[in-house]
Formats: sequence, C-alpha cells, structure tokens
Amino acid sequence: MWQDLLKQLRSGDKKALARSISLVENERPDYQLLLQNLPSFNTKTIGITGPPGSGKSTLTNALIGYMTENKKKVAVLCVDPSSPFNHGAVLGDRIRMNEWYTHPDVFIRSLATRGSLGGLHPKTIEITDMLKASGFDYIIIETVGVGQSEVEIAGLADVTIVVVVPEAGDEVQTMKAGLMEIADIFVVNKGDRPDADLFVKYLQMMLAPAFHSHYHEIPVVKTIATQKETVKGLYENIMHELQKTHSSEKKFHLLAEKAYMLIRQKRMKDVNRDQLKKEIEQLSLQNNFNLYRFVSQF
Ligand SMILES: Nc1nc2c(ncn2[C@@H]2O[C@H](COP(=O)(O)OP(=O)(O)OP(=O)(O)O)[C@@H](O)[C@H]2O)c(=O)[nH]1
Ligand SMILES: [Mg+2]
Repeated sequence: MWQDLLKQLRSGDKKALARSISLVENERPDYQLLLQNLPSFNTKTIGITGPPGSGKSTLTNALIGYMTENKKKVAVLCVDPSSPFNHGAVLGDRIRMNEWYTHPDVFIRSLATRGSLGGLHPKTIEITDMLKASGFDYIIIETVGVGQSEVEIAGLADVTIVVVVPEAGDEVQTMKAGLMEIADIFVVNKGDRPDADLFVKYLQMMLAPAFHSHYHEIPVVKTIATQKETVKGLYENIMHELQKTHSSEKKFHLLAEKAYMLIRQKRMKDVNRDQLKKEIEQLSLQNNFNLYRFVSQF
C-alpha cells in the first residue's frame, strides 16, 4: 500500500526509500498516488556538473564531509549518461565516495540516463522529491556536463556548480554558452596544477559583466578536491548561495521548470524514435508518404 510506504518513507527508513525509488522508476501501480501525496519540503538541491574527470565526485566526497560534520543528512544522486564509460564511472564514484556508503546520514545512488529526453535520468525530479520527503537536508546531484544534462540540472537545482580544470583553456573559450549561463558558482579544481591561478584570473575576466550578460558576480573558487580542507571555501560559498535562493522568484522559476519537464515527459510518453522509424518504413511502402500527415496523428 502506498500509504504505508509513504509513512515509512517520511520516517526516514532507508529501505522504504529504496522501495519508493524502484516503485517510481518502474512505474509500478500507485506510484503516482505516492507522488501526488508527497508533502512539500524546503530541502536544498545542489547540482554539480562539468566535463568528465574534472573532479565532481571527489568534490562531492569532501562536501559530504562538511555537511555531516554539521549534523546534516545528505543524499547524492550520480547521474551517469548511458555511454560505454558508464560502468567505469559508477565504479569510480563508488571508490571516490566509499567511506560514505554505510554512513547513517548519507544516501548515495547512481542513476543511468537510459536515453531520456535530455541528459538526466527520466525520474530525477521524482526521486529528488522522495529524498526530500525522506528527511535529507541537502541533495547533491552530480551529472557529467555533456549533452543536455547540464542545462536540465540548472532547472532542478537551487544552486548549480560548474567544475572545470586549469588546462581547459581552449575548452572554456569555446565553452558552450550553456555552461556559462547556468553556473551560480564556478570551481577551478585540480588547483595543484601549475596554471591554476592564472586560469582562475582568466575565468574571472571571462565572467566579468563587460564580457558577459550576468548582472551579478559569479564566484570562482579554486579547489584541490583531493585535499578536503581546500574545499571549505566552496562549501561556504554554496551555503551563502543557498541563503539567497530563499527568494520566491527562483523558487517559482524552478517549480515551473520542473512542471515543464514533467509535462513534456508525460506528453512524449508514447513517442519513441525506433517505433517512429518502423512506422515510417511501413508507410513509405505505400506511395506518397507525407511527413505532415503522419505527424498529425500525434
Ligand atoms: N591532482 C588532482 N587530482 C584530482 C583532483 N580532484 C580529483 N582528482 C582526480 O581526478 C580523477 C577524477 O576525479 P573524479 O572525482 O572521479 O571526477 P568526476 O568529475 O567525478 O569524473 P566523472 O564522474 O567520471 O565525470 C580522480 O583520479 C581524482 O583522484 C585535484 O584537485 N587534483
Ligand atoms: Mg563522478
């Protein structure tokens, strides 16, 4: 019964949380009732994105440390794009966040994207809300900044962190406008590399209002993720940004983004590229196939 599950979920039971997640992932009966009866929470969501290998998991590992030291409960979702590197990444995250897997105040879960519309797992929004109901204080969503995922993450997270590394000079010059636009905080990780300080300056210049359309300053923080004490500045910046997001404007903006994604998912539910191709192949056996007549049935 979803009522019992919801009750257990709200009591912080991790088994109930795992069961709720799989209920929703697999769209088992009553999963919508469970979602429709979730109370609303003020849990903060932190999005961490950036190129592969830039140190997102190592940073997350350090951030969990600061959060649990402050007696906070943290849930981490690692969104892995479905790629040949997928298993490697999951394994890597396991190692990077090893010490936290059995900690009572920490919950870590990897999600494969499984060809969802954008880059995120198709049920990321729902899973995030169940984590909120389960009593976590912070939810960290790690996603590799390739494809659409970094844009989608910005629509979910109260604060979005973009992690880059010093030698990314050329990359940043041609950096997708997307990554620039979504960052609330920039991290230059691998600060132990020789050009790190130069790169921080360079980024700050790139982000200066004269060069860019931002109306507020975006912090650029240097870290060495493998040395936890250097991540403290980032932690403080995150807490500072999260306080700002109390503004209802951002809150409603995020809710509208989520509503948009959920509606899009619902409407596109029965539309599938492989199926389309099959149908088109069939139809084109007849003469005068017309794409617009075909599409009009949807
Ligand atoms: N020298 C140095 N190495 C680092 C630093 N941060 C992370 N690394 C190393 O860089 C590698 C990748 O780190 P991850 O934390 O897995 O990077 P990621 O961004 O999570 O990688 P993906 O999830 O695969 O995209 C690991 O071998 C880390 O130990 C740093 O500040 N300095
Ligand atoms: Mg990672």
